[in-house]
Parts: sequence; structure tokens; C-alpha cells
Amino acid sequence: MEVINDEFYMRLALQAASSAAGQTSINPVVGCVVVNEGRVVGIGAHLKRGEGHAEVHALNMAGDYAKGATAYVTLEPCSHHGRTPPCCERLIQEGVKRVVVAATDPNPLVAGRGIKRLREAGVDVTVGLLEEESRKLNEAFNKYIMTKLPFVTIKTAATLDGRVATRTGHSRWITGPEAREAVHTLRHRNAAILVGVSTILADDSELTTRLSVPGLHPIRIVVDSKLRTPVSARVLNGEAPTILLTTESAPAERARELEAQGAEVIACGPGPRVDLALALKKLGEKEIGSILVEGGGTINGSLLEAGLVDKIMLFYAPKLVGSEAPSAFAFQGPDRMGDALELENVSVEHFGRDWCVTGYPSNR
Ligand code: AOF
Ligand code: ZN
Repeated sequence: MEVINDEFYMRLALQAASSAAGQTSINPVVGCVVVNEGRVVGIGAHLKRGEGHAEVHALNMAGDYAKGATAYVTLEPCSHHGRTPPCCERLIQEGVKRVVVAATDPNPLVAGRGIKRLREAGVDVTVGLLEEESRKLNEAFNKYIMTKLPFVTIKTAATLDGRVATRTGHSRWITGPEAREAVHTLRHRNAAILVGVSTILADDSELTTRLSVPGLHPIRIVVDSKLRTPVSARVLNGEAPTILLTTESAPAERARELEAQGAEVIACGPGPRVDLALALKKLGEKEIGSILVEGGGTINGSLLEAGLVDKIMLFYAPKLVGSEAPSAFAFQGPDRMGDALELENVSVEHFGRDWCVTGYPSNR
């Protein structure tokens, strides 16, 4: 049985926040629960960039009951005039007596000022309840707001011996339906999905979100140094925007043909290969805050070697296909085991007969 206390209400606020994961663009997900004398009087979440913050929705619901209430907020209430007015002023104005905050806001425009302002106005503020859970929900926001670079997650689906196809290249399907549904949830939650052109040429992938309920499509990004993507490729079907990352040495005529199909072509460096660090910078400038890489061994290896990966999610099926089959990570690797790329904060989840191992590379 759940016991009613501060943690209970903060968990409710975290759940409200996580319901909007994937739909707030470069904004964080935030939840707020307002409680007055033992009664929940308002629940809100930030649902869309440019629209109401979590506190505003919850306070609007609470109305007069906000006076003397406690507000549980998963992120420090903002203190700046952004697309919406500052939440800390609204909390003060409504007469909220106590505010419980999970995590401080790393946005340099806020960064502690929201909490300071509330305290100056005589509001009792507690900070740090379920802080880790809140930070994890906003791991992409936390990186983007400080660096203007997208948070990069590599996802692979491999056999237990780390292979992404058989020796003939056959790969449908490695993991089962439960794992594949989880991958579509990841697509919904990331702003963009990135693959190498070889994936397009081999599978004619559409790269959209296909769930049992409607999901959001990520922006589709293809790393294509020579612009070999066919104009008839499904990735250009208009279901979602498509960006082709290429080099200055790619044929200009191909670029025009692909642009005529609706693609945006972005040159990243002189070539012969796409400068991936520069590519991330340019994608960040376009306000792409998170990227799911479903790329194939070469892209995965290059990103890892360049230290550009924030998170890895390795789906494993209980199958073995032998050493002639292609690997999920094509990179040379170190001479000594002590120099291997290590994952930190590793967790394991089950999806049907498969597993997902999640970790954060130590070299990022
Ligand atoms: C809050 N509650 O629900 C959210 C906050 O452009 P704006 O006006 O939407 O402001 C975005 C910034 O506000 C964002 O970068 C982050 O610092 C904060 N987000 N703050 O008090 C919320 N979404
Ligand atoms: Zn706010």
C-alpha cells in the first residue's frame, strides 16, 4: 500500500511530467501537484513548448484552493520571462505556502533564482526530493540547455553474440515484438532518429513511429556523404521532415534532386566523410535536442570513437549467429582491456524474451 507523504505527491508529479516525454521539444518535462489540507486540488504538466508551464496548469485547476496550499514541482519553478511569465511569481501571487522541488533548473536563466525568489517572498521551499528521478527524465534537456548540442542515444538490436544480422545480411527480426514496441516508444520520445545511408539502401527504412496507439514521428536524419539516398526512398515519403547530412564534395545535382523531394541537405565538412561533431552542432542550432541513433555498426563505431555518445541502449535477443555476421559496433578498439570503453550506471530490463542493457559511456 502506498503511504501518503511528500514522496507520494512528488511521484504523482513525476508521472504527470513523464507522460509528456517526447512532446515538449527542447523544453524539459515538468509536473506539478497542488495539495491543500490533505486534498489534491490541482495536477498539471508542461505539455508543449510555448504553452503553459506545469505550475500554471495545476494552479488554474486549483483556483482559490491554491491559497495556503503546498505545490510539488519536479523542476525548480522558473524565474524568467520566457515564452510564458515566471512561475515563481504566480505561486507567490496565489498564496502558495510551501513548495517542494525535486531538481533545480540548470537553465542559466533560472539556476537557483526561482528558489531564491520564493524564499525571499516567505514561501517555505524544500529542494531535492526524488531529484535523481527528475534529472533522469530531463537528461536530454539538461545537456542541451548547457551545450546547445543534442543528447545522443545509440540503440542497437543484436544477438547475444553482438551481431546485427546473419552472415548473409538477413536481419528481420532479431528481437521480438515487445522489444520492437519499446523502440517505437523511444522514437516517440526523441526529437530525431539518425541512420547511415547503408540502412536506407539495404532496408528502405521509413523511420517513423509505429505504435498500437498514435505516436509522434521523429525528424529523420540520414548520414549520406555521397548523397546515395534514392529519390524514391521511403525516408523521403513526407510523413516527417528528413535531413540528409553530407559533405561539401557531394554532387550538387544530387542535392537539388533530393531537395526537390522535400529533404533538407546539410553539408558538414569538406569530406570524404561527414564530420559528425560538426553535424551535431548544426543539428543543435536547429533546436534538435535529442537524437536516437539506429544506425548500423559503422555509424555507431564512429560516434563512439569520437566521444559523441551520451547513452547506449543495447537490446539483446537470446540467439547466436557466429563470427562472420556483422557487429553492432565497428571500431578498432583498444589493445588492452583496461582501455575498453566502459558503461556507467548500467541497468537491465526485460522485454518479452529479450533484454535491454542501458548505460552511459565513460568517455563522453
Ligand atoms: C517551469 N515549469 O513547466 C517548465 C519550465 O520558453 P518557455 O517560457 O517555455 O521557458 C522554457 C524554460 O523554462 C526552460 O528552458 C526551463 O528552464 C523552464 N521550464 N519551468 O517552472 C515548467 N517547462
Ligand atoms: Zn515556469
